[in-house]
Order: sequence, then C-alpha cells, then structure tokens
Amino acid sequence: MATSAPKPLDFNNVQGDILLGGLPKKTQTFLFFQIDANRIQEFRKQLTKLVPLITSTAQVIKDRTKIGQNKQAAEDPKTRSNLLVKLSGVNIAFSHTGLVQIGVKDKINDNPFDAGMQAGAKDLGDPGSTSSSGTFSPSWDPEFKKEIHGVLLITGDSHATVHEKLAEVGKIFCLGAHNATIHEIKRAVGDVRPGAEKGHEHFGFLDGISVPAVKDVDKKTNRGQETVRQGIILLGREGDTVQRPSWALDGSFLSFRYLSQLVPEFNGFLKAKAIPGLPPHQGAELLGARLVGRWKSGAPIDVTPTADDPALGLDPTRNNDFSFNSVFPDDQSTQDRCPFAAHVRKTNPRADLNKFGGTEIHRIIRSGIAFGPEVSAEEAKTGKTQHHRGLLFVAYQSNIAQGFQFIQEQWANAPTFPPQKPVQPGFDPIIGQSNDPNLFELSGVDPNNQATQTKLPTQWVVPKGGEYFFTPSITSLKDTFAVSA
Ligand code: N7H
Repeated sequence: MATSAPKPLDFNNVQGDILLGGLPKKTQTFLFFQIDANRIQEFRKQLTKLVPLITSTAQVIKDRTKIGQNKQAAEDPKTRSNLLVKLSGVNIAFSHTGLVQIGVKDKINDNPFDAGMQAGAKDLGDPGSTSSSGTFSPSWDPEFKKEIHGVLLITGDSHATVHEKLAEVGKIFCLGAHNATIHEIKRAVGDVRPGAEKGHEHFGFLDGISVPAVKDVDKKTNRGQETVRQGIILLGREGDTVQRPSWALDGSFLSFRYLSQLVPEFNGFLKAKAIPGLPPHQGAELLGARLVGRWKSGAPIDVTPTADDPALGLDPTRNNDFSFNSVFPDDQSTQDRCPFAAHVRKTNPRADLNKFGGTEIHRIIRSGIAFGPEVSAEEAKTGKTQHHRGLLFVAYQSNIAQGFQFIQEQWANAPTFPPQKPVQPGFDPIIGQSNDPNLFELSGVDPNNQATQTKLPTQWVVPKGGEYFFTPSITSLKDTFAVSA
C-alpha cells in the first residue's frame, strides 16, 4: 500500500502500453538491452531526453481517436482510402538487475521480479536440464540467459515507422557506437498477422478479447467483462496491498515471455484426434475450440458449444458474456459446454472460483503480438515446424506472484485446477508446462466421453526466454530513474 493516499490517476503519467488497449500497433519491436557499466551516469542523463518521446496513456487515447476517424473516412465512399495513420509509440521498462545497475535500490517487494524470470523458470515448468551441482538451466535461447537490464517497446503502423523511431531512440543512447550507453542483447519483431488472420495468433484463434476493465479508467464495459481495482494493474493504487517505494506509484510489472508455437504439429493433432461423429474438418475445429475454450472466430464455446458463431466472436458486447455456469448457475460440475482445462477456463475460471474468493487479484492485462512467418506449404504438408514463430507475450500486473506466475504455476500447470470437480481437469493444453510428460493430459475433450483423459503428445507452446520488467510512471522515469544533464 502506498504510505499516503495517492493523487487521482493522471493518464499523462502512465506509460501507454499498460491501459486502454495499449500502444496501437501493426508491428512492434522489443529491444532488450544492457546498460554499460562504465557509462551509467551518462545513460541516466540521456534518459531525460527519452522522456518526451515516451507515449503516455493520454497520447494512446488521442491516437486511437485518430485511428477511429481514419477508419470511418476509409469506409466513406467519398473519402475512401486504405492508408493507415502514421503512428508510433515508445515505452521503456527495467528488470531488477537494471534498477540495481542504475542505483535505484529501494525494495519494490515483488519476489519474482527481484529474482528474475530465469531463477523461477524451473517452477514455471519450463523445459531445461539440471547440472550435477543441482543448478537448473532452462532450454531458452542464449540471449535470454544473459543479464537483461531493460527493454524498449517501439510500436508503429509499419516497419518503416518503427525503424525511424528506433533510429531516433537509438541515437539518444549512441546505440551501436563506441560510446554507446546501452548494448543490444536481443531484438524481437512482432507483426499483426495478414489479411483475415488480423488479430489472430498463430494457431488461428482471435486473441485480445478478454481483458479486465480497470475501475475509473475503462469508462465503457461490456457484458461479462470484469472490472478490477486500479491496484490490480498499477502499483500503489487501490487493491495493491504491498508496501512500495513512492516512485513505484502508477508503474506496472511487465511479464515478458518469448513463446515458440509448433503450429503444424498442433494442426496435425487436431486432424488426427478430431472429435468423432462429425465430418473430419468440423471434428478438428471442435477439438481446437474445446482445447482453447473459444472457436477460432473468438466465439466462446460456453455460449455456443457445438457450432461456431463468427458474429458472436466479433461482437465485444457479447463475446465475454459467459461464466461457465450458464446452464446450472450453482453447479459447474459438467464439461458439456467447456472442458475444465480449456485454456480460457484455466486462465480465468470465472464462476468456478465464486466459492473460492473470486479471480480479481489474479487478473492481468495482456498486450502481446505474434511473431514469425505464416505456415509454409511445406510445413503444412509435412506437419513439421521449419520456421520459428510464436507469441511475444506481454502481461501487465501489480503483483507477479499473483498475476502471470500464479496463472502459469497454480492454474495452467496444476492438474487438479479448477478445484472440486468430479473428474480431474488436467493440464492447460495450450500453455500447461511440466518436466513430467505423464501430466500432459486433460479430461472433457470429447463432450460424449467427459471422464476420459486425453493424452497430449507434446507441448505446442515452448518457452524460449523471458524476463520480468517494471514499467515506471513517466514522472518517476524523469525524477528518479533519469538525472538532469
Ligand atoms: Fe492465452 N491461444 O491462442 O490459444 N489465450 N495464450 N495466455 N490467455 C487467450 O480472450 C494463447 C498465455 C490468458 O479472460 C485466448 O483474448 C496462446 C499465457 C488469459 O477468458 C486465446 C498462447 C498466459 C486469457 C489464447 C497464450 C495466458 C487468455 C482467447 C501462447 C498466462 C483470458 C482470446 C503462445 C500465463 C481468459 C482472449 C479470459 C486468452 C491463446 C499464452 C493467459 C485464443 C497461443 C502464457 C488470462
């Protein structure tokens, strides 16, 4: 809890990727960096020059209005144009080692953040190996095993816009020059998928549908959309129960995961194990929908369990209006509509937790983007991944142990969750992780055979890296992280 009552939330002070849909983007570059140990003061002086380039929530609101107006103009036959508005966004976040490097050492009191993601990779269930001395090393890409001090998030309407902005930001820190104050560790580029796949992740499912509304921030909420207190996402606000340093107010923790997706293999499984009693294509689509909890269109299977309803999937006023209790309000003991372990049920169990304290403190705001090419004809034919693709997963929360980490460890990976069901729910088939392949199974996949545990041949989402960051408020970036030149 902040020591004194904080001032009302100011949208000019919050970095723009956190609230209200985040930085608008067709493409996004994540630049992971280390701060040069010999140029720390210089880096902090240069941060002052970065501050005016940081996109605030207030700017995001203006940018989204511009995008809306442009869309309307594009649909009007008199002004028809297909041009996107030229827009870019810049945010910055620091890891615990990054804060230590620049000398911001007050305790922020978040254990996973302080330890770093790699230290907790074994508990997250990431694949890896244990040395003879007992040290666990996750099978991550080598860049993510290095010390990462921070990440720059640059978004835009096109690669050209992002390159331009990146050059402007890079110049501040002399990136790539002999006197650089930051060194690039890894650059990850995400892109919204093309054509009709826009907004869909690589398995083909519409993403970014269920995001909690934040009290007094999201003015309009849709039916079924839960409203969380500001402190569930922002540090120091109502609902954040931890003692924080004053500079942490209105910042948020960013959990980043570099997740590879084995798309041809996933599609192969849907085909091979299609739900019986239907034409093969429909059986495969239904199987996919029951693993995720939504059809590819986004329509929730708890509402429409046997056939897709694309209009429902796209309708924000209805596509979150379900609680896994629509048939029997006080009884969530059947998997007729949605398996207990379906990805969206595991990660937001809604009414399943009514008797167990609810879900609010575990809600996160997701803001990821797909990366990598579309599946090639060769990959589709062989059923084998040849090109690296997946999700640059981003989740904002005020408390990592209650947010991302809790969802992954206590919900997705736990075969007995959700609790007190008549049959064991099993593993989240999308993101569940364990070093024990015996756990790769879930019940309820076949609606006609709900007690049967279906074996999963593999994990189709493979973590290749990640880190926990803190995205400070813009005032703290200026007054605490930066030093005047
Ligand atoms: Fe998930 N997927 O395509 O199957 N996710 N997710 N996720 N996810 C959601 O509601 C997916 C991942 C959550 O409130 C949808 O936006 C994939 C991690 C939460 O109803 C789809 C990957 C974590 C929700 C996917 C992945 C979560 C959610 C439905 C990795 C946290 C909201 C669309 C490559 C530990 C649940 C939507 C709710 C929804 C998919 C990762 C959490 C389609 C492919 C790592 C909280």
